[in-house]
Amino acid sequence: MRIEQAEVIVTSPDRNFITLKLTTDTGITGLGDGTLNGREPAVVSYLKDSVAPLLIGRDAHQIEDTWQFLYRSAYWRRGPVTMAAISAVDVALWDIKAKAAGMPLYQLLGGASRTGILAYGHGSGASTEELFDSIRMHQEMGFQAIRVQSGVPGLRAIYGVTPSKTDAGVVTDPGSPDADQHYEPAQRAARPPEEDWDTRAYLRHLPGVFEAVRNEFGPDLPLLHDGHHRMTPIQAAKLGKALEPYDLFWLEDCTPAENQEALRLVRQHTTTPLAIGEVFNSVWDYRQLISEQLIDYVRSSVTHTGGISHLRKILDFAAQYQIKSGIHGPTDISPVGMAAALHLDLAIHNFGIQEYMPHGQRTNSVFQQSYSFIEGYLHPGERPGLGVDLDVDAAGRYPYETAYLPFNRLKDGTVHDW
Ligand code: GCO
Ligand code: MG
Repeated sequence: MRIEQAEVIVTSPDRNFITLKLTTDTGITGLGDGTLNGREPAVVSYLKDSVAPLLIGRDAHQIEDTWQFLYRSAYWRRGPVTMAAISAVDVALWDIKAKAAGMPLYQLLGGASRTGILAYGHGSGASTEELFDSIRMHQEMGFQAIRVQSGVPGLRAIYGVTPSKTDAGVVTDPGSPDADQHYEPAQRAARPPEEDWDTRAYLRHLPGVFEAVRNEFGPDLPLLHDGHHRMTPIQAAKLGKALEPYDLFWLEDCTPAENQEALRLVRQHTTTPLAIGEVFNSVWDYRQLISEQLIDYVRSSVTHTGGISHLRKILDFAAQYQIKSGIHGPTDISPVGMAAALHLDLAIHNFGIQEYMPHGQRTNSVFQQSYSFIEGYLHPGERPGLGVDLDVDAAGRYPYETAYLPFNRLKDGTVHDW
């Protein structure tokens, strides 16, 4: 079975998505997600100019060989652009192989290890009242685990917090039916939006928020929190310790994790479980974190980590150290990337939890999915392959729009991690 065509489809229904569609000489097609939020054109060019021409004529069944060829023959390795492009190819080939086998993809990964995939949703609020409403809304949607992100007094806009309906100057996409339900960090604008940040104010405020949430929602509900790389190691250690009474499922990205050693210090001071890795793109980024058991959950997405083939290797390595999966699943992972994650989640033994932000109606009109979300659990469905189709005509109705993620400045003007 030879690859005959490789098309890169860019569409922007509720946000930008990059999809690779491979067509074989048997007529079987496969889809892969290469979306890199805020830097989409770089992946499009990498795929169109450097990768697609090399795929034509290759045996579609040789997934591992194609992966190694793309990784090693480029000479320049790793990096988010390269690894997102390789991921798109890898996932499209797994989709094709599973369709050729007439099986849902998870069967080729070893079959189901569980009946459903526990998902967590994004609860957030500028105030405690709005946060409680948001948690309740997610519970009504079925979520049985909730990430908690809160406003901080004195700061305008904060990562992970849906802006108050009363906030002025907040650009949301008025066309999106879900605009006020979901936090969407990338903004369609010519320049990255600027946000403000103050770590001391955040550290003072957050433990009280978790205390209030535990008092209101009880001890059972798994609660998560994302620090989005903003703390120094000692600040992260302090936060982890302060949050211990509230029994977090995990504290995510507490430090900028390029510095793997930083987690040693955090670990020495707290038993709050640590999750990291959404900005990583290869097993090398995890080497020390996993072998020294400095983390509890791997946060990589299939989309940014070289696809199913490479993320599987990271997760198998992690399994030897009792470290579990927590695959990245915000809305900037397309339904194709999400479906790939679900097949992997269902098959691996060391599954932890799956992040899930439902896509908007326009996105779902472009990508028809077989996955389901029932009473807090996701399932990839039983259709052969990934179980996702892309309606090319619908995709064409939503052309690419420049969008940027925000960045942070401290009070004195210093740029800070966002
Ligand atoms: C998460 C992430 C996202 C990122 C986003 C950037 O935990 O889901 O932190 O919200 O900010 O993927 O594009
Ligand atoms: Mg995160």
